[in-house]
Amino acid sequence: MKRQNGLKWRMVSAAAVAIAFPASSALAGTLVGKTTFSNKNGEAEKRTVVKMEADPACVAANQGKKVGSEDVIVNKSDNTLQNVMIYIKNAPKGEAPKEGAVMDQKGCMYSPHVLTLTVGQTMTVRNSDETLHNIHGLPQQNPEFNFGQPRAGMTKDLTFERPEIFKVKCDVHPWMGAYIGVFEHPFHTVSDKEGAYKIDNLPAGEYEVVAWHEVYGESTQKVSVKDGGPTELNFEISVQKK
Ligand SMILES: [Cu+2]
Repeated sequence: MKRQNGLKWRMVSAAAVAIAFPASSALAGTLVGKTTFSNKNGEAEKRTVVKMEADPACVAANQGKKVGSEDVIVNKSDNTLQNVMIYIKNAPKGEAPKEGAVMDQKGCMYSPHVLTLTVGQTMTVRNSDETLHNIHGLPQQNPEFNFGQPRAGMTKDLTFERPEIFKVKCDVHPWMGAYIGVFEHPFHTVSDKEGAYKIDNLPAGEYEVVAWHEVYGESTQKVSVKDGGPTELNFEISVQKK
């Protein structure tokens, strides 16, 4: 009996591999790229030291280390820009990821500083600090939210039903701010520490892709995404003259 079962399992497994492999690589593409700050039109804002002495618990939470502002983070070596939201404007519909996202309040800063969500996806707001944070969301399309979390370890789950980009702030610590992007589809992300981004499982097609930055505004590019291997689309973000 044991041998038979083993044989049966191997056959099923081989069949599953044969079917699943071409399906996953042929039915969708991947969009990858970098977001770079362009110096053509001006200098990037410099990071500043966040002054959090007003709450000694915040200073203690960072063990006295200096914390840099996160609205503009340009990597010195290659001018790549962090914290840029990248999303498809005319995307096909897709299901919200089953895994939720976390918006942490840690060291009296929001982590992450920029977060993207799909409509209906859970965002867990967590306090990791031994001090009171009061998260205050300023959406226009979704209900406003405003609640305190006085102790470390407290969490609260939120979901959003309408797409928009909005700011959240802390009513206790005026330096704390973050941006949340809510989209009707799962084809969105944020550029990472290397200024790189990746959007997976994107069906082949013609798309408009938007890069959005809280200080430098947005830019849009068209791209033709093919099945299989990655399609590269880079963004040069500059100071927008008003
Ligand atoms: Cu706070």
